[in-house]
Amino acid sequence: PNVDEKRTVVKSNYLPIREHIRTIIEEKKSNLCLSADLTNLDEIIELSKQVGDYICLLKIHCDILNDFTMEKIRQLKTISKEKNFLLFEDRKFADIGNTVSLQYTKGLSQICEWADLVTVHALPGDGILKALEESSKEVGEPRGCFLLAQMSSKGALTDEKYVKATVQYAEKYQNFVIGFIAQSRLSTSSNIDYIHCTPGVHINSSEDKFGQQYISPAEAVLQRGADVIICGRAILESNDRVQTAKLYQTEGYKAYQQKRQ
Ligand code: UP6
Repeated sequence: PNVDEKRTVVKSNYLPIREHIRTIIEEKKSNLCLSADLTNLDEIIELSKQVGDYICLLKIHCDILNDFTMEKIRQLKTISKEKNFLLFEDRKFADIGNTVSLQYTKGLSQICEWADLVTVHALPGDGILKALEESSKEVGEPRGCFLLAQMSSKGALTDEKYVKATVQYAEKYQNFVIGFIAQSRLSTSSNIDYIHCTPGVHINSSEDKFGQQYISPAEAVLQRGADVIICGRAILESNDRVQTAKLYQTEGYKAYQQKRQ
């Protein structure tokens, strides 16, 4: 194809990722994103086999892994395809465009090669989105990002003005920005169904010692307007990770259905 045709093909690839997540949520009856904040990739791989059926997204922080290799991450990617969840690297990019594009595609982890989704801060301005979107076109698969609009932690500087500007960047890069990390439903000027993901979800705890603030799955979805709930230690530190994942799946999806009725 000529260059323009190629561009159109690649561009249209981005739109389905938003719909893809909605489809996974409906098909698997799960709007649960497991935040697998473990330092061992082998352990994450094993866990993903056990809970893969109950989640729509698996989120990791690849820079905390002691045993990261591309071979292992490809293994995780294969499981994500078999079990039908998307792989989500919570990189929280926050630098100038040139640097983030290097962080996204190079180094030991080559994030762009395997991460369906990444997180991005709007703080540096929209050059960060231009750079990441451009880099993402080098791979043959759909890629997208969530913009961090509001954080769950106490004292976060993400005030109303910041959120508004973040939403405007999302609208400008609406093919690449598939949604937000947020604590409330954001009002947008388009009718795009942005996926809202809410971290800081725990049934038995209201905070941790470093300012993390928790709400329940029902509160996240019904009161804050989340589509996807992000749960880490609620599941990881429980006595039975599989049963607890199932519990958060059930609680999250019940609320999701209620909200969309
Ligand atoms: N996360 C938040 N709050 C945000 C954005 N991201 O907690 O505003 C991420 C953390 C962690 C996960 O980096 O990976 O979500 C929450 O983990 P937890 O459920 O164990 O608190």
